[in-house]
Amino acid sequence: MNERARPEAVGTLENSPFFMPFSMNRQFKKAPRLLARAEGMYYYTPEGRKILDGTSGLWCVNAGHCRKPIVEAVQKAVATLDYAPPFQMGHPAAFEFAERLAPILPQGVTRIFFTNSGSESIDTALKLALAYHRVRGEGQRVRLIGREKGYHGVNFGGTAVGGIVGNRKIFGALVAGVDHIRHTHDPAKNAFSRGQPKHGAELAEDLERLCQLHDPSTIAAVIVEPVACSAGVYVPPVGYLQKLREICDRHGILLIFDEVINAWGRLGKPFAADYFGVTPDLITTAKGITNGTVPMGAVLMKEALYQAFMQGPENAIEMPHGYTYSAHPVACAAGLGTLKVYEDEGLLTRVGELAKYWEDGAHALRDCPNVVDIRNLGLIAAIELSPRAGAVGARGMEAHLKAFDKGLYMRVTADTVALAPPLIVQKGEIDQIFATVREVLKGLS
Ligand code: PXG
Ligand code: PLP
Repeated sequence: MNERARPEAVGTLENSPFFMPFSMNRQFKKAPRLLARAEGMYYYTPEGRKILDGTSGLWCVNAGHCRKPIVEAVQKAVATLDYAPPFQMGHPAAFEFAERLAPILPQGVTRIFFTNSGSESIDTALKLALAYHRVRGEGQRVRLIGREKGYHGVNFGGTAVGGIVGNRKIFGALVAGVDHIRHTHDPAKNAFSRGQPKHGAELAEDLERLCQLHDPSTIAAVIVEPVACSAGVYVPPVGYLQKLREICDRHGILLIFDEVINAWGRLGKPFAADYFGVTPDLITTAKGITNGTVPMGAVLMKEALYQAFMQGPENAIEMPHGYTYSAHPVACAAGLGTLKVYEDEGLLTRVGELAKYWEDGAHALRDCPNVVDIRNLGLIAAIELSPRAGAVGARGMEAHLKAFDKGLYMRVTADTVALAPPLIVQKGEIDQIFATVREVLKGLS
């Protein structure tokens, strides 16, 4: 036995061999916050404490927890076909899931490449963009453009186009040929905007600046989150995404929307592309595609992209890319079960009728101490707190811990509280979320 891996303090997690992702390992292991089971809107701790889920797990459990049709579909699938190789072989659920998804995709988006996470979706989409230009004889388009404050997962491509400094700086030079356009956050003009901010559409022109710097013929694709969630919820200014689309069209650049969080009803439409009325060439997604039950992601693309790869000889592999677990049978079953719940309960459009109530609840917190901005769209809200002098993130972390003590789970990024409950949330639970946040904010130093 490996002595070093044995916990020194039996019965605690201190010195546990589990290296936790994106976590303060040492702090957590001294005072763990564990979740033992979940149902509907709630988590339950091992001691049986009930915790209202204010951020849908990590923005993924859109239909609520442990929904029966999903659980049963997964149980049946895993007992029937545990695994099937996805290369040069297939299984019915993969084709059925793609067939069932196709009708709800944005107009003109027709083909689906399955992955196992958001991060894999981003790296897949970036590779598809480069390969698309190459097979069409535009192999000089090698540059990839992201945006400041963007989060595109943690693989190499996604880290490179990502724009959160803390997620990039310790990983070296990442991928060559990447540049970033400016973020759209302008609190001086837009603080406390309800929904889309009015000012800042012209920030899309920053893409034109990069086109002139690098020459547009060298740029393969631009990737943005329509609403940037991870970095602290930044809602696109009115007209901004339309302008980005225009500039991409002018220069033959592919536009990728990263909808890992934005899709699956979060904004009151199946996709953010539907909500904003802007159709990108590729969409990356994950999370809500299986309600978080089984890892899965997907890259959705316009017909022209798929067709560009279907021009060579039929005895050639059109896309030398894929994962051992692409279109995993258990994930496809989870996806089919999820889609059934979304459709039976109208969840992909339910937020339309809740959004105003949600917005009013969020903005009512404006009078709480330390609140410097509130941002919202669909069933997403961010409450930004001023940082403590010399201790960015400390106030936010304290809010997270206090909320958990009071029975609310909510994500915090630095000093910004991010709320995005499951789409089955009732008005009473919305009241409960904001009442708890109010109590927490009042009790913070
Ligand atoms: N793109 C976007 C826009 C995301 O939000 C990813 C890619 C990566 O997906 P995977 O499945 O590889 O994690 C995400 C994931 C947070 C938080 O608290 C958000 C994510 C992940 C972890 C934490 O904001 N989003
Ligand atoms: N590394 C090795 C040695 C492998 O054999 C494979 C897959 O066969 C991978 C990495 C990629 O793993 P995955 O397909 O699960 O992403």
